Amino acid sequence: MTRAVCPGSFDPVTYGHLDIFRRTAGLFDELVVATGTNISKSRLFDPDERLEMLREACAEIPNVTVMGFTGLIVDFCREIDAQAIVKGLRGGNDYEYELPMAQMNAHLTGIETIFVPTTARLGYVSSSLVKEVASLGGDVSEFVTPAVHERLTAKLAARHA
Ligand code: COD
Repeated sequence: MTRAVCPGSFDPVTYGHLDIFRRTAGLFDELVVATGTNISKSRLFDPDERLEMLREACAEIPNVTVMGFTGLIVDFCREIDAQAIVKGLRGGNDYEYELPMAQMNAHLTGIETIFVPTTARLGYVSSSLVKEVASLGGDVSEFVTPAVHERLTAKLAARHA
């Protein structure tokens, strides 16, 4: 049984992430999408909200399981017996950011990281830009599912109330 983990903040999940999940799910028996905390980023949604949005968004991909994790990603991978970490790459900046993490994770436990290139039309989509555009009144409905869009609108409205 082959199992890979796609970790991220997913604050919130976008169609860019979902494209990577769909394409990766076809390569493994099981893909675990795992939401954790990136200590260098501020977040909009709390961990339970991010989990719920991910579960709704991934519901139609049959071999995807959604989980939360705390602590090191390598410890989580060991706990669930995953053989690989999968990361999406949008360009050189992602590569510069992801490469040291992949090397550190390989050093810590030997786990390999597999990089999957973004689909070109989604290469400029990020959770950060989606939040920024939405918070300034722009339309982000092309980049997130309707359920995520609804939550994002409600969250931003509550913040500005
Ligand atoms: N197309 C393709 N890929 C995309 C797109 C897109 N449009 N948008 C995002 N992605 C990719 C990103 O490149 C990334 O690989 C993944 O999707 C997740 O993105 P984010 O932004 O949701 O998640 P990050 O980068 O904030 O997540 C970082 C982690 C939480 C995974 C990381 O900080 C971590 O592993 N933390 C746990 C603690 C740990 O082990 N630290 C030591 C690491 S060496």
